[in-house]
Amino acid sequence: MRTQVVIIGGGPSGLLLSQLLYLNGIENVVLEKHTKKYVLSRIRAGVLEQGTVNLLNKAGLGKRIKNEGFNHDGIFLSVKNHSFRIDFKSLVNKTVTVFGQTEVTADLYSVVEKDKGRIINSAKNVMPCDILTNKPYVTYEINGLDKKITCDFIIGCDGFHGITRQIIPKNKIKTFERIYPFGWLGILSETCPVNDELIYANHKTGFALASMRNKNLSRYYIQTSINDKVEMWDDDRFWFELKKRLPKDASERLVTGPSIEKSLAPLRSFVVEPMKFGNLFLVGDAAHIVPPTGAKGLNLAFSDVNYLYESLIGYFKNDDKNAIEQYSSKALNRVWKTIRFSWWMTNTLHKFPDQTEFDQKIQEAELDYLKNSIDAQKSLAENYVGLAF
Ligand code: FAS
Ligand code: PHB
Repeated sequence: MRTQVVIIGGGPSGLLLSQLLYLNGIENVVLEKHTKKYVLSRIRAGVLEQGTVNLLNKAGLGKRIKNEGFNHDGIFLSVKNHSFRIDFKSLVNKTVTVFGQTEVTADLYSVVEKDKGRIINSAKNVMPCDILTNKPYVTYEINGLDKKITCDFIIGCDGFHGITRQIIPKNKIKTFERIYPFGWLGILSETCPVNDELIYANHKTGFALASMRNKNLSRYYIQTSINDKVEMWDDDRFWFELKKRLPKDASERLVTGPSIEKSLAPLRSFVVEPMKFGNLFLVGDAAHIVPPTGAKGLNLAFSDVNYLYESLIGYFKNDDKNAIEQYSSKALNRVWKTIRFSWWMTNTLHKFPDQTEFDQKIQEAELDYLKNSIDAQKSLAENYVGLAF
């Protein structure tokens, strides 16, 4: 089989890139190792930047986000159980949209699957080959049969644990990493959200976040020890800790209920440079990871998709053979600014195990400065709503 672009990974970045290329007449195939059901079972991001919404509109996915997404004009930050608001609308005249990643991925599947055969689920042992030649190809196995697809380019949209970054020789890439000494325990509960907008709470016992999916589905997170396991946290313990950390007024009105999903995620910052090696391109979590504190992971994956889609249009449609050489530096420029912001939010809001009282006072001073400085709030707002693509 032959196509122009093979995309490895049928998560949000792979599916969005596939649809954008397809709509511009660029042939492509997506190879996803799991079933569609498995991919859609993962509960992840919840906040979309305006740039992300615009790109999804371009891919023909704006309707449900417009009808079912929630426009948020701001967020609340909380320190010592008292909160203050960062008003994005008045500060930078932009907003964010609360709409779950699972729903985005489901919508992407619905459009990609209309073009029969473009996505191949349950593709096993996917292997990019000859990426340094002008005839790269990908092998994989489906229903026990060995398959091969020749192409012009291979795109690694296969996430942090995927195959594509791993096949690049270690001496040809540089990785940068910071692993945070704590995790996030997240739950979904069929309860009304404690607040209309998100609350990020710094507390001396640890971070907490109040988010939501809709008016009857709340999403909450608390910082836990890096050694904790989900089974160590029954619902009562989770709600007790969340109430302790949220601002007083929110704790008093918190509606609790049984968790319908509970998961623990480690936190890291990670970047690989460059994001192109021969005719292999890395996109999204295959190239970088941010702690979810800044609500950036999914949005950053989509900004990579934007840069790569523009580069491939340049190459295939405008005969600009150099366009693809600019992808890595363009994407990394925005990646590092987003890595910085997510690192800063994480450092400001979490309690580090080796943190001293001095460190806690510095965090409280940082948040007090934010509370009283419009310029500091503008900087946070500009980053949170998403830097320009
Ligand atoms: P993904 O990891 O989503 O998709 C990669 C796909 O490739 C998967 O479907 C995988 O099955 C497939 N794949 C892997 N190896 C393969 C192979 N060898 N062959 C074929 N297919 C292969 N971001 C936020 O903005 N906010 C959050 O709150 C948030 N919470 C998160 C919680 C968790 C537990 C995790 C893991 C991530 C979270 N993220 C969050 C980040 C997350 O949303 C990612 O940024 C986003 O899924 C990135 O999308 P992709 O790059 O498409 O990678
Ligand atoms: C979520 O709703 O899952 C969410 C929101 C904001 C974050 C992280 C997660 O920063």
